[in-house]
Amino acid sequence: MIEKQLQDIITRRYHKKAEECGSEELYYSLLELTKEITKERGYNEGERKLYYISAEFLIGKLLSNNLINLGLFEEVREILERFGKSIEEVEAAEPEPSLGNGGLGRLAACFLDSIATLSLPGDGIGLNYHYGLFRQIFEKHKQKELINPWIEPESWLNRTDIYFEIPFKNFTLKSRLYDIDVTGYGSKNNKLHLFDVETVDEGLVEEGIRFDKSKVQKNLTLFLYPDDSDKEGNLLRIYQQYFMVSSGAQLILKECREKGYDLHKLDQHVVIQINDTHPTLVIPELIRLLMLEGIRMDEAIGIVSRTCAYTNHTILSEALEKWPFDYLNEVVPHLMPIICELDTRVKEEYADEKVQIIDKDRRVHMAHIDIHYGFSVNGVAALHTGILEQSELKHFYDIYPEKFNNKTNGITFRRWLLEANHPLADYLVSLIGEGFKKDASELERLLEYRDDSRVKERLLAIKMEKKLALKQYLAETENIEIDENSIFDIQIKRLHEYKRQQMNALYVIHKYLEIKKGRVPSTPVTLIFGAKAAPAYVIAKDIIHLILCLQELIQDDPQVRRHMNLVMVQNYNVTKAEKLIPACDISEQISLASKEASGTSNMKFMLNGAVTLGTMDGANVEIHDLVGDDNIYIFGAGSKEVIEHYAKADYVSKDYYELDPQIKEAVDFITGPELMKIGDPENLNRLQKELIGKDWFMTLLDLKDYIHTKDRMLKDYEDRESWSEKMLVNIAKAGYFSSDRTIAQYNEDIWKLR
Ligand code: GPQ
Repeated sequence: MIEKQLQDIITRRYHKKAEECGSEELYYSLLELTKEITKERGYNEGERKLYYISAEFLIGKLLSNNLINLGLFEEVREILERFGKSIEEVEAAEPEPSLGNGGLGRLAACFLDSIATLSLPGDGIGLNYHYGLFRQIFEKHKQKELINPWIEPESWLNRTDIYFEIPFKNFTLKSRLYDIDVTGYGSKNNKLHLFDVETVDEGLVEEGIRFDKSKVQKNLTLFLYPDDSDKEGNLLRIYQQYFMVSSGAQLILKECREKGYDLHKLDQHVVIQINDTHPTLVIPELIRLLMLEGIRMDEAIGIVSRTCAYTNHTILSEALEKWPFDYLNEVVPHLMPIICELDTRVKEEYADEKVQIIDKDRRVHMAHIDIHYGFSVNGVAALHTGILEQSELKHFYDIYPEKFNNKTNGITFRRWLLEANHPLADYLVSLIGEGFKKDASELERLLEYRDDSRVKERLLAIKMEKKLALKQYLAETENIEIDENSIFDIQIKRLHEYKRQQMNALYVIHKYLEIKKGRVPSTPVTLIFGAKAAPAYVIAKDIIHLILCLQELIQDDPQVRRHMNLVMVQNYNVTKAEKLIPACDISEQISLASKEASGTSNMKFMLNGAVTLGTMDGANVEIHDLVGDDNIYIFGAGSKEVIEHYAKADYVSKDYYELDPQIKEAVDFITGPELMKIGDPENLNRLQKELIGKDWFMTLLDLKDYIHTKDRMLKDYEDRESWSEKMLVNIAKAGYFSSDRTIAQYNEDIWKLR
């Protein structure tokens, strides 16, 4: 049936037999077929609908994902095999839409999958960036950024004829709606609505990813997150944000009108989830649009406040958006009377400066708009929400305790288990049945096999299969050689000082020196990094430089290489994550406690049988609660201690450096002759000085404990029987981190759909 449909498409498109097609032709034919079958399933509907507005949707490739959700994956795989092709080869022809930076964007994508799977009517609203997050290449041990195009004449995007007029101060832009169908697993679909500007000009890009930021009509949707280190970049961000929310708000009202809803009762039919502060302007915009419909301001404010809910994803102050009043006024003057009114109402009610919308420096605090004029505020892990309530947003929590709630993040098991790890998924089915695919808590049934050595041996064998697959992938795509018999220790996430890749690099230096002194580990270890640094983030780029220099140092030293290898994969993205995560033994989750709001790769690794090496931060705390002390390796200062250090300003990295010869030796190695020969003295000197003179994220505070704990873990790995039991427990307990659970809780507490 499917085979015939596919052959018909191929005949019409290419006038050949399927067997004669190349991967690309098969890919486009499958794209067409999958889109057709998706349409036939229809869309989730209801009296009340969710709109999830987000500046990022890191959806990744969609072919396998959609085939799995449509229940067609196995059949298609077999058909392709008969044509002499593997699904992996065909999938290689699909470009990855990298429409997000990291966790926040990927979370939005996992959420869309779960919302559809739970048959909830809920669409995503975002922007159709022509270039996703930059493509990273390494040159002279440094990151270089290139454009990352993903849109082809034919893609998952469906172009609609729906337009909206978006008013700015000096001109109006036409916004065109594109849709991507979101398939749920065994359910009807929802949509991801991406808005675009007709006049965008890809020719604006100069060298690398540089472009003229002032030509807003030509660049508004050109890039995800243009550099905002200067005023023009800031203005462009505001243009993007307003374009997104005005388009979204107009679409929402259009859908309500078409369904005949009374806009006075908007909050009964619509709930808007604001993903971090980037879509915050939807609040004043929706108020403005309701007023144009003849609703008085007071009532409009009430309606919108009952419609909008806000998710906070960080306590890092530099990530909390505060736009200068004058910038906003330059872009969207028509919103300013509304923002001022929202501010005045707060000032009349509360004297406390910390809760004002417009502060004395005339900066507009976006999160404060969300909290005052939304009905729900949630953090993304228990620890994170606790910190919001008790310190970061305490002044708001005191006013609105009823608004605050926790929603611990989750991941979709369709992509991160069924798609990324077929052998493990199949084996789990053979042990505990298919139930866990719809109800992830059923994974716990795996615990019945805790003492079954045949099962545990099989888990080890599957891990080896995926390690070999990664080895082959890295050899083919990046010309990197790794040893499958070594321990795979993996840290993949955005490069940021608080995530502390530099601490991992210092471990590598420490180990290098140990090996040089003849103290070699009994099992070799391969440390794998993957990370992009924000183009303007100097220290982050210095850290990448250090890692790449260490990589070369070790590559060229056979004595060390036999025992320890280091590789940094280029252009880490969703596609690479799907290859790396199933192959991992040790999951590095080593952020400074209190700083990683949740983390989600920690959940993906756990689900695939890796054991976590982590601090008591974000969702690591909940992983620890679930698996218990024996099945996770926790080290370092806790969040209370860290928060106290900040409050008292009493952390002095230099003391740790001077008082501990081992730490001093490792830090000084950064500027020692071995690395200076390979790398750029400017970068290495700056990084070494930073670690001694500032070290804002307290690397040296935890370094000792990190080294000891990691060494203990490497030793424990050798007892294969007990290690495999840790793997089993981690997989069994991962059910809690299904985004189906997270979304069910959002719906129960916030959205209340159906
Ligand atoms: N996160 Cl504020 C991002 O990926 N980008 C951002 O701009 C902000 C947060 C992450 C956060 O660092 C992780 O701890 C979370 O797991 C993730 O959001 C999803 O909530």
